[in-house]
Amino acid sequence: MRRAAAAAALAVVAATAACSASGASSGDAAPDGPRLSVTGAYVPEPPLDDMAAGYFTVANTGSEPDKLTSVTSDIAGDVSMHSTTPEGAMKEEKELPVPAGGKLELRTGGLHLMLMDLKRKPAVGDTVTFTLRFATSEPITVRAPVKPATHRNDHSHRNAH
Ligand SMILES: [Cu+2]
Repeated sequence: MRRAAAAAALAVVAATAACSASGASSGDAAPDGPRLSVTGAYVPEPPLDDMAAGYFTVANTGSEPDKLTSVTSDIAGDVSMHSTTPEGAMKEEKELPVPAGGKLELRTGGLHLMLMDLKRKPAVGDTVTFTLRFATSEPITVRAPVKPATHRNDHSHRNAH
């Protein structure tokens, strides 16, 4: 009996593999979930000693959406996720969506990380570590180089917060 069951299970696996290999999608196949990768992480050298910004892109090539729920960093006691309103004000976000087949982009003038309670001031040439946590996917840790702040008004929180 056991052998028969195992053989039957194998047959199902083989059929499923053949199905996905041919590129056909079956209605009752389990969705493969989100499939995330993080690129382009960097920290602009901050003008102030007590806060810095962080940017990166999360791409999702999977079939399910996910959400970025929190970020931690080796250099900051507190990391929050912010959006920027059209008026230039900052708003804290509890989570940021990563659409299926799409991207979550943090960039100058838009969504960004805010690093506070800095343990050291990031300088050009340093590397900062970010650990990203998601609603569904496993955490992802990335190394972000510190780059020269090339934009005059790159990220001034002085008046916004
Ligand atoms: Cu901010």
